[in-house]
Amino acid sequence: MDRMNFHVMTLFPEMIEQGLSTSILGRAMERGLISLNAVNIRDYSLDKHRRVDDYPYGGGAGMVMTADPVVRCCRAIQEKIAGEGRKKPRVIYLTPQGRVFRQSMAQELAQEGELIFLCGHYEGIDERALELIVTDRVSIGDYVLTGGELPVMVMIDVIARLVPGVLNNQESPEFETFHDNLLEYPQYTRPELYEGMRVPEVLLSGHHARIEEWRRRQSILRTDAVRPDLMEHAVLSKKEQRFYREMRDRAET
Ligand code: 6GU
Repeated sequence: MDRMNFHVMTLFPEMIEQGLSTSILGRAMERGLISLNAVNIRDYSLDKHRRVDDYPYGGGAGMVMTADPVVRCCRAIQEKIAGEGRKKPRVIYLTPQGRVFRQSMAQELAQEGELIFLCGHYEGIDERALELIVTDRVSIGDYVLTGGELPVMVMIDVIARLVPGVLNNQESPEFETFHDNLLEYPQYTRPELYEGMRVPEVLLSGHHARIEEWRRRQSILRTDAVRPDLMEHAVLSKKEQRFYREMRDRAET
């Protein structure tokens, strides 16, 4: 069985469940290709008021999530996995202090059969809990969110669509943005003429090779315009390299 199992430790499990249960991922869950287990960290608090946070040692603004509920929650998930005879999964902590998530990291993580995610809130989690259980720290970009819930939904969406069978074959992940490190070409559908704007003639030609060449060139032009950082790693044919060089030379003069 090669179903991919996602476990999420969070204070807001219903947010994760609702966010990921519609559309393509919802269908993938119904078909048994992926599973989602959102676990409430609060259920593992031994405090009589079910508290999961406290004041930071050393002072400062806000509250810190206490170590014990997080560690006990993680161990409960790990024990369940071990009991079912599966290997110990990576534990990913969502934090702006982590390595930045990219498509290449998603491809690597999609090879795992199972992943555990940990969402923090408030000013973070007691570092000792992180030292005990976390194997990877991941950020989704250079901005600050209120918690790890939106980032974990982003990560699961990106990883799940790489699991075989989740997308149908028409929407294979090989033919899209970041394939060869290029952005996608522009798309058009009917009508042929909209508010005076025509669909590019080549797309109506039925000439497959010319359409393919036009699309690749559009991808190169777009990537160079908005994400020149990606161009360094772009995978281009000899002919495309020549096109790109000539385009840059024209731009310089
Ligand atoms: Cl993973 N968490 C939070 N709170 N903010 C972020 C982030 C993660 N990635 C970017 N900003």
